[in-house]
Amino acid sequence: MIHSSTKLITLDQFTIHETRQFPQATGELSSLLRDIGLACKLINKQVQKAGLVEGILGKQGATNVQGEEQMKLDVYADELLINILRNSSDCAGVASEENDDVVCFDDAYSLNSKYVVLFDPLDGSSNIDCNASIGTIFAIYKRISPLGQCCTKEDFMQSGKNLMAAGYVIYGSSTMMVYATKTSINGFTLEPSIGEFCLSHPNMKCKEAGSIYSVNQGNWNKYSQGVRDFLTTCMDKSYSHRYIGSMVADMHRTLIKGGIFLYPADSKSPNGKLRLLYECNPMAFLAEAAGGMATTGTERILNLVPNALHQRVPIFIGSKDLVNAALACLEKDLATA
Ligand code: P6P
Repeated sequence: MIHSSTKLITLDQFTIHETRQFPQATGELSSLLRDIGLACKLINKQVQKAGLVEGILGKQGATNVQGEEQMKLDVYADELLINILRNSSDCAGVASEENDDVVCFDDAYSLNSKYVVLFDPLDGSSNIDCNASIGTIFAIYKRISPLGQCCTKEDFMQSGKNLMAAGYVIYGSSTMMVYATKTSINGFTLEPSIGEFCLSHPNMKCKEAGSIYSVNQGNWNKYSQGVRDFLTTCMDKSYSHRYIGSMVADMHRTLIKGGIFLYPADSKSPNGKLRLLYECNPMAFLAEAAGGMATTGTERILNLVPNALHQRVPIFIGSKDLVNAALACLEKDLATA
């Protein structure tokens, strides 16, 4: 266990302590997490004063590859993350919700960097103007292409089970980073007086049994019978329905309080809405690290082999008992179809 005279354990102290546990570790992942943390502290600064700064709120007047209206803060967050990671000592390239294709860094140093990073720079950004919590989601892979050359698209198109680390920063009533490696999931709360993320939620666990379900019930008429049967079960059991419409916020509550978050396929969106590589995979990695589950309804999310950079998949994620209950309803519907 890490020891600290100040009781506060910063993200850097924690990641360096983790690195020291593995003699072969080089500290590059710690350095990458520090860079992501820096970018998110700068994003947080803008998000926290969004309503006050002329020109930072509102639409960018452009659309991203998803065809979604880009908010000015989306573009700010995206460009900031790309620039900080370009100057990182450990990132060979990035892929982002806001960019059509991967961005491979071609400077001599980056050609020899070991990791690539995918991110949704500001998930839930449509909630910025109503002050609901939003967040940055990130996923880190070790590149599979040889060092000494530009990273390739294949470095990003890996199955989620290959993730080295993944996490999110939630810009809410407090600003928190939650990240997982293959060995643990921990939460760090930003202490503004020192500008450091400090360990606040060690060894996070997703409750096995949950009683909160999180879904956009407005899509009821477009859902399959199996999804409707599951939601009816939740209502019959008087479970609480909570839906913020920001995946990071809905997932953070699910990790802290238990429950299930679902964005199923529907008659309008046959693959659901959320993106596999930089939303569903990182959240599935976190959920499983916390003892939860994450499935498309037919397959474990982390087993999927991506077929496109911005591929969408259905997702049922959270407490094991609720995800299994949803699967039972889906399977029953398939059996009777
Ligand atoms: P809907 C935000 O736009 C987002 O990508 C996720 O953060 C969120 O979970 C989902 O879309 C909300 O979608 O269709 O319910 O508004």
